[in-house]
Amino acid sequence: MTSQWDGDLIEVADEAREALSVRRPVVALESTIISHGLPRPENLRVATEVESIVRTHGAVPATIAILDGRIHVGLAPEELEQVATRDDIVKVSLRDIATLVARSGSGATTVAATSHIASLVGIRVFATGGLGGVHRQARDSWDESADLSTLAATPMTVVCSGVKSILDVGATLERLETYNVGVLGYGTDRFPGFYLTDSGHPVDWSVTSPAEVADVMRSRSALRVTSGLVVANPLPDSEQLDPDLHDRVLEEGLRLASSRNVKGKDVTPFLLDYFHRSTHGRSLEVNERIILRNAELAARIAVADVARAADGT
Ligand code: PSU
Ligand code: MN
Repeated sequence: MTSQWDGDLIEVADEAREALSVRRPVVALESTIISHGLPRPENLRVATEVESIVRTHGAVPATIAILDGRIHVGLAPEELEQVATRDDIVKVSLRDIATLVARSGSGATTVAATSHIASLVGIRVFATGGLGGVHRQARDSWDESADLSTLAATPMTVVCSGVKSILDVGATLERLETYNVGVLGYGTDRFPGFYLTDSGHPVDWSVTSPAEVADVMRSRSALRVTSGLVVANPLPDSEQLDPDLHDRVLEEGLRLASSRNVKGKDVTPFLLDYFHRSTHGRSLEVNERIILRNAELAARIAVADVARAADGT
C-alpha cells in the first residue's frame, strides 16, 4: 500500500501495516476508554483482553494513541501499559491531535480522533463501548461530542452499544440522522442503552450477521457515502445492569455533576467514575462485557468485509 500519511507523524505497527498492505482484517481500538473511561488497574487488563479477543476472531487489533508526539496505530504491550498508567495522558479529540503532536505530548484518542486516524491509514472497522453524543441540557450548554460531527465526515464502521444514558439519547439519534451517519441495530430494532439492553428508542434498520454489515459497507463505498456507519450491539437482557439501580445512580450522578459545576470534556469521565463507584463495580463489569462483545463483533465484521472484497461481489 502506498502511504498517504506522514510517516514521521504516524507510526503504524508492523503487524497492522502488513495486514493492511495485503488486505487482511484490522480493527481499530480507541484509547480514551483506557485512560479516562475505566479505572486502574482494570483498564490495562481490559485493553489487553480486547486486543486478544480481536485476534481470536481473526483480525489484527490496532489500538490508537499518541505517545511523546508520535501517533501510534497499534501499540506494543509496554506502550499499552503507558496509556493505562501514565498521569500525563490527556484526552484527545480530533481538534487536539495536531497541537499535541506539535508539542510532543501524549494523549489517548476519543472516538472522533481514533476514527480520523484509523480512516487515514485505511482501517474500515472500529470497536468501542459507547459513542459520545448530545449531553442533557445541551440546549443551554451546547455540549455535543465531536464524535458525531467527525462521523459525519469519516467513512468508519463503529461497533458500539449505543451511547451512555448520561447523554440525551433521543437528541443524539436525531443528530446522527442530520449528519447522515447510518445506524444498524445488530440483532435488534431497538437502539441499545449501553448499560441497558434497550434505550427506549427504535432504530430503522436491523441486521443479523457480519456479512450483512459488510454488504452495507460495500454499498456505501460504491456510492461514495463518506459518512460513518454505527453498528449498535446491545447486551442480552440477562447481562444488563439492573434498570432500577441504573436509574437511581444516574439521577444522583447528574445532580452531583451539576452541583460541582463539572463541564466540557470532564463530564463523561466524571459520570463514568461515579457510576463505577456507586454500583460497587457492577457497572464496571457490564462495561467490560460490552467492550469485549463489541470487539468480537467488530473483528467478525472486518473479516466479512475483507471476504466480500476478495469475492468482488
Ligand atoms: N463513552 C463511554 N466511555 C468512554 C467515552 C464515551 O462509555 O470512555 C469516551 C470515548 O472516547 C468518546 C469520548 O469518544 O468519551 C467522548 O467524549 P466527549 O463527550 O468529551 O466528546
Ligand atoms: Mn463535550
